[in-house]
This record gives sequence, structure tokens and C-alpha cells, in this order.
Amino acid sequence: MRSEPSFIQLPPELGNQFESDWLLHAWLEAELPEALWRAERPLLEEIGARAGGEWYALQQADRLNEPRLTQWSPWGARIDHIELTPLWQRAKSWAAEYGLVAAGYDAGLAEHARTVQFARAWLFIPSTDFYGCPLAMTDGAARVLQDAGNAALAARALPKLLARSGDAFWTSGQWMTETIGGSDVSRSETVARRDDDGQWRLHGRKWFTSAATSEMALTLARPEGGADGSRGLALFYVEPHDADGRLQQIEILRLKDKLGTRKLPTAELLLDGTPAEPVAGLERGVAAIAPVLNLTRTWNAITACSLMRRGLALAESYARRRSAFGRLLIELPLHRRTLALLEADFAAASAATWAMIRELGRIEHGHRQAQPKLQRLLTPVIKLGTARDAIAVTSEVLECFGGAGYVEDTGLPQLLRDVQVLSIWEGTTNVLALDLLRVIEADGLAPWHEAMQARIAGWTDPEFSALAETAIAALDQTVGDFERAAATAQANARALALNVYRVTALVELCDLGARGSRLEQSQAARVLDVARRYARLRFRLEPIDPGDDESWAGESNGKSWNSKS
Ligand code: MFK
Repeated sequence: MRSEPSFIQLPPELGNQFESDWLLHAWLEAELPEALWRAERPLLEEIGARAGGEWYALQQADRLNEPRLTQWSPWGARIDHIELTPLWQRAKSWAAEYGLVAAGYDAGLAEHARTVQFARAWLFIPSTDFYGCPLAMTDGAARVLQDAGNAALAARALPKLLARSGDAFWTSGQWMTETIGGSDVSRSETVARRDDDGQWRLHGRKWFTSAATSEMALTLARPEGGADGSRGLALFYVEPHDADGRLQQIEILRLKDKLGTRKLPTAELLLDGTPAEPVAGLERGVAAIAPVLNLTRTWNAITACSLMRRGLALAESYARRRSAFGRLLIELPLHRRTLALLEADFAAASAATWAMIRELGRIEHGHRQAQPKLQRLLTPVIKLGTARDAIAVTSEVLECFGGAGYVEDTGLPQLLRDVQVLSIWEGTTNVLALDLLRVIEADGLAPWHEAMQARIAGWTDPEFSALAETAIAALDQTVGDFERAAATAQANARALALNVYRVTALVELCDLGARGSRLEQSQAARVLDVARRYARLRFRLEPIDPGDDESWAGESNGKSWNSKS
């Protein structure tokens, strides 16, 4: 008997990932000036072709590779060398050459710089196994160094962070998390001491550091004798290696054994006198590193949406190649509906994310319509919402493949393991929901409420009147919920934040469709169709419980549930 089965399934295939991305096309067409859109297209075509072709093939070939830490030389020297996987070794040059950080700082692109940068990153991220993580950190570090007023550090590192060749390009790490303070960074224990010759040195243990192979890092430490809490922390600049490539009083204790993102050499580090430079004074380190938090949260959202898009592209291709019950899956009404609903979630999440990116570009270029308070409010909200959507959509994508979605060598399970991180790092759902409350306490909800009202007021086409009604009702309900939940805001914070996210997503998706004059007719019709689908079948608000949030006893009341006493 031959071992080959009588039937061999065609695998899903990816074509040019730019050409097939109707939503990205619609957004860029509506957003970019015509000349810029025309100029940018060939590069996006090129990245899209590599993402769906050469890089995707390399990614599949790299599937079983992981970074390797060698702590000791054969002769007993401590070396702590990390060997990256072949895909990651090459990704650095691609990222530099396509300006995946630099384009965001290209003054010639003015307020569109961020849209251009993230359009390229959108295509790059799903084929490079989270190489977007060091790019996110690098972007955050560039922002901090550009704004911190430390001319010496800016002159030293910025040209490298914004370099456009792999040899010149530096990535930055962000070393913030310690065992005692994961989300509560204010409890960090790393201490900074100053030598007699004036050199600052760091002593502490960083529990979870982003890519430990970076050429620089930003980290937090408490100058000796500094105040407690986050006010007493300072932001420091570190170059982990000396000119000979040796680690500078840093031991890499281990690479973390993570559920996913396993190409990413996340490491636990011991800092034992590591030379460092204060970036912006000797206190208020959390406030000083906040631009990194906000930018990496932005990258997180782009990553979430671009990975949803990758999952959907694979699921749709498969549905066109797989038959069951006498028809292709794509012809089966229930399977079509499943894909259509996933597409609606993806499109709404993406519209919210692209609107956030537009706003970022406007703020950074002092555009007259810039709304920094709106951006501060929406960044945590869009990060938390897109992360949760990505997990739900990707889980469903795997189901679209039946058993094949659960089998490792299809590459599909890795998608789900990877997206699971998006709701955890850069602030968990609950931590970000609390961040929203903090923002609202400072600035109120008005910047958001008014921005959403203004968008809806612009939908003058009667085609949008039912959508406008849905959006206004949801907006009013959400604003009212903040008042109703005032006494139990913390317990309701997640629901409130998710509702702000969903209303924003609905409004931004409709708003894209409402800019019909900038879109081709067929594109505008497609956006309108998916917006209606989202509004009708997916959009929902989380219930708010303004009641007593202490009623849940869990198992800690000392009584057995079966106890009669
Ligand atoms: C694909 C890309 C993904 C990237 C991969 C990353 C891999 C790396 C893995 C990691 O290490 S992830 C670790 C990330 N850690 C976090 O995201 C920490 C989560 N915790 C928070 O975000 C907390 O809210 C926070 C640590 C910021 C709370 O700090 P504090 O000091 O207890 O809060 P506080 O007192 O409110 O804030 C201190 C100052 O910072 C205040 O300014 P002032 O001093 O002027 O009053 C705040 O306004 C300011 N601040 C805090 N968050 C801010 C901010 N400012 C602007 N934007 C923000 N987001």
C-alpha cells in the first residue's frame, strides 16, 4: 500500500498583501494627498509582494527556530551571547531599508509621516514574527530622545535609531518590568549610584526586557536616596555593549519561556554596575518614559489589526480551496457569514487604529486640527480593544480551518499563541482601563464625546442616517454610563473602556465610508456594507453594574459552598 493519501489539500496561499487589502487601500486613498498616495504605492506594492511571498516562505522555513542564549564560552568565560533566528537576523535590514521607524520622523511627510510609516509596518509585521516589537521600542526611544532636551544623547543615538541601512540601524530595548512591579512600575527596585568620577551605574534585576540584543535601551532606576514611588524613579539611557561588543556589567540570566512570540529574545537581566546616563533629570521617570508607553501601545494596536488581517487572508484563501459537503467552503452560507463577521470586527478595529495614527501625525506636526487630549484618552482604549479583538478573531480563524488550525506545522497555532500577548504586554486590559479613568479624571470625557459628535454630524448622506442613529444612541448611553457608574468606576472600568473603544470603532468605520468623495465608488460601497454589518451584527455595549462591587466573595470567605452553616 502506498503511504501517500488519495487526496491532498491545497494549502492557503497569500498573494501580494498590499494589493488584496481593500481596507488599507480605502484608508490611504481617503487620507493621503493624491501625490503622496501615488508616490507611496510602488513601495507598498513591493513590501506587499515580499510579505506574501519571499518573507512568508522564510517565515514558514523559520518556524521551528528559536533564539539561543549561550552563557559560557567553552573555556569558561561568561559571554551571554544571543543568536537570533535567520528570519530575525534579516528582518533588521529590511526594517531599516523600508524606513519602518525613520519614515515616522520624515519631516517631508509632515502630518502624514505616521500614516506612511504604519502602512509599511502593517504589511511587514505579520511576516516577520514580532520583529515589530523592537521597532516599537525603537520608535518610542526616538520620540523620547527627540523631545527630552538631552542634546548629547540625541546626537549620539537618534541618527542610528532613524538610520535606513541595516548596518547603521540601532534598535532600542525598554527595560521596565521587575518582579515586584510589573504593572505597578512605581515599586521598581533597581538603584542608580554615582561613582566618584560622576558615572552613573545601575544595580538591579530586570525581570522581563524586550529584545535583549538591542544596541541601546531605556530603563528606570531610583537614584540612591530618591523618593519612593514613581516620582523618585529616573529614566536612564544604557548601551548594553562596549566598543568590543562585550556586555557592560550585565548578565543575561535567561531567555523567557513564553507561550508565544518565541522569536523575540525577551530576557531576564542582572544589572551589576551597568553604566547609564540620565535622560531627563533624576525623577519623574514614569512620566519621562510615557512617550514610549504610548507609542508601543500604538504599535500594539497596529500589530493586532495586521495579524487579524493575516488570519483572515489565510482563512479566506483556504475557504476558496477547501471543499466540504459538495461545495467550496466560501460557497457555504454559514461559512461565508462567519468570515463576514470576522471581517467586520477587523474593519472596525482597523478604522479606530488608523484614526489614532492620523491623530498622532497631526499632534507631532502641530496640525491645526490636532487633539492631544483625545489621543491621550484613546491610545489605551484602542490598545486594549484591538488586543481583545485580535485574540477573539484569531481563535475563530483557527476554527475556520477545522483540525488543520490546531496542527502545528500549518503555522496556524502560532498565530493564536502570538496574539495572546497583545492584551498582556504594554499594559493589561485592566491596567489600561484604569489609565482611561485617570485620563478622564484629569481632562473629562468631553474631548472624546465632542470628537465623536463632530464626526457623526459630518455624515450628511442619507445612506448613513440609520448608522448615525445607532452611533448617537451608543454614544449617549456610554457617556451616561460614566455618570451612572461614578461610585463604582473602578469595578466597571473595563466595561466602560470597552464601550468607548467600540463606539469609537463604529464611528471611525462609518466615518471612513462617509468620506465617499475621496474613495472609488466600489470602495465606498464596500466600507458602507461592512459598517452596516458591524453595526447590525457585531456592535454591542458591555453592561455596567452600578451596584455594590464588593458582593463577590470568591472562595476567600472561608466557607465551603456546600456548607449548611
Ligand atoms: C508589537 C509591539 C509590542 C511591544 C512589546 C513589548 C515587550 C516588552 C515587555 C514589557 O516590558 S511590557 C511592560 C510594559 N509595562 C507597562 O505597560 C506598565 C503598565 N502600567 C502602567 O501603564 C501604569 O499605568 C503606570 C506604570 C504608568 C502607572 O505608573 P504610576 O507612576 O503609578 O502612575 P502615575 O502616578 O499616574 O503616573 C506617573 C506620571 O506619568 C504622571 O505624570 P505627572 O508626574 O506629570 O503627574 C502621569 O500622568 C504620567 N503617565 C502615566 N501614564 C502615561 C502618562 N503620561 C502620558 N501617557 C501615559 N500613558
